[in-house]
Amino acid sequence: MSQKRRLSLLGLDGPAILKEAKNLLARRVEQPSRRTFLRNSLTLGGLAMLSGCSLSDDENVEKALATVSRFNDRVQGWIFDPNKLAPTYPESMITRPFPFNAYYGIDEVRQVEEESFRLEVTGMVADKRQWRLEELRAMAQIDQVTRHICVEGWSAIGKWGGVPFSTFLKRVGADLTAKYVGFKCSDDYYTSIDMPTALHPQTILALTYDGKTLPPEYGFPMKLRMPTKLGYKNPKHIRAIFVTNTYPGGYWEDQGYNWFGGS
Ligand SMILES: Nc1nc2c(c(=O)[nH]1)N[C@H]1C(S)=C(S)[C@@H](COP(=O)(O)O)O[C@H]1N2
Ligand SMILES: [Mo]
Repeated sequence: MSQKRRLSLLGLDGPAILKEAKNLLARRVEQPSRRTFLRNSLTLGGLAMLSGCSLSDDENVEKALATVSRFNDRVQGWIFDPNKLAPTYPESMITRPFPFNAYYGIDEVRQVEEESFRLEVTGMVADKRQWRLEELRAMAQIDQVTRHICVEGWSAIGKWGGVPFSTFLKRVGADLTAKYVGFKCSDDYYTSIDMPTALHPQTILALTYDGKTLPPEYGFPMKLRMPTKLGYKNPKHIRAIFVTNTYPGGYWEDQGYNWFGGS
């Protein structure tokens, strides 16, 4: 059964709730028209009941939406199947050119220098040693052709290669019972994921794109590639990885995007 179907059996249309939440945030400065609010998902009364918030003003509505979104995180976490694989595609289906996206334009892409680069690894890990890129390249690599889905309304098929992230986490002695893995990037981006997704066999610490060193626009020196999650959960230009039980949030997640962000 698909996640969408399971959510709808629970009486929740997750994507519609999030879309409305996004619209609501975007409209906040204007006078929001609440008539269309949650038309496709929940009534205001239903939202109030679910969240236990009284929906008297925008602030409370947003609080309620955040509560429902966190509830969705839990539901998505419960139904996430760690053994279920995302589809893979033949190389002939790779989208060329592959789209670039970031919270800034392509002319502002961060240029990270390889020689001085060190990956930081902190938090609930036994080995907090920093990593050079060549040390990561020396580990066994895999690659896969998968579909990247962006909530802005596009998707594209690409080929990423690198170290299976579960291998990396075990290698640094990460506490695999911890709740979250967080990422800090060389731009101001940051995000975090649940441990089951971090350990998923298709989650890779990607060092290459289409068989070549990951180019700056796609996140040099490394990105976390997860075909089981939406585009904004896949951090580019990773400079630090930390394992924690404290909810770290994320760049878009802190602005109302759903944290689990499964695709
Ligand atoms: N560091 C960083 N990572 C990021 C972003 C960003 O702005 N900065 N944008 C995210 C979003 S919303 C998308 S859709 C993908 C785009 O990846 P691409 O440029 O390889 O298509 O990167 C994600 N990771
Ligand atoms: Mo995105």
